[in-house]
Amino acid sequence: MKLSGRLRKYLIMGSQNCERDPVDILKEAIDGGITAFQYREKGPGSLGGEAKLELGRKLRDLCRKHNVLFIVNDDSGLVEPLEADGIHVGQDDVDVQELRTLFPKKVIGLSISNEDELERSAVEVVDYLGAGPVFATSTKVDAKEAVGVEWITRVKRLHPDLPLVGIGGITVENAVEVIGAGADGVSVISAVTAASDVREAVNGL
Ligand code: TZP
Ligand code: MG
Repeated sequence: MKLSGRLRKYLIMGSQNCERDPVDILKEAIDGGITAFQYREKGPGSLGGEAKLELGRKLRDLCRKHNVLFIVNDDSGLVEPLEADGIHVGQDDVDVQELRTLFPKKVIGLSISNEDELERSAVEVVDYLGAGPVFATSTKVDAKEAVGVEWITRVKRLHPDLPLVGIGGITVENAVEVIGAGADGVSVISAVTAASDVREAVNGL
């Protein structure tokens, strides 16, 4: 399947987002039909060191078994130990050109929140873009201002051939707007991790 298709339902999660076992949540999300997963162990309450690797390996194994793309967040030092399919970075993380040199064949994703960031980023070396926060979110404490679905349409118009996912505040209710605005997929944390029925939530995205 093309990368754009594999990004259609993209769950992002770390143990800090989970009120119960992340392994169970991922199992249910896979069952519900996620196509990609990003291991984002970050912020208050997150794991470090060996515990972070250990959970990462469990989540990766599940993704592998079910042909779900496994991406790590930020930390290029996790790509090899976790044998990740790729890495997603933001504007303040390691430079994407450097990442491309380090990982010629991995999937590289980059977050873009505004026109300025888009202009100064080496989008030609990345495989997909994450645009947002589309809607207001309280999941990421330092999230930038919500940019609306117009930003999705704008990025898609400028880079029609680059797979694009929306991020930030996306729910079962508003995912349709994000796809309608031109995104190839939706990436979500709380819409799935905090859902009372994870399978149903994924199904509704
Ligand atoms: N980057 C921009 S917003 C965000 C990240 C990681 C958090 C998205 O979480 P939620 O719960 O889907 O709004
Ligand atoms: Mg980052």
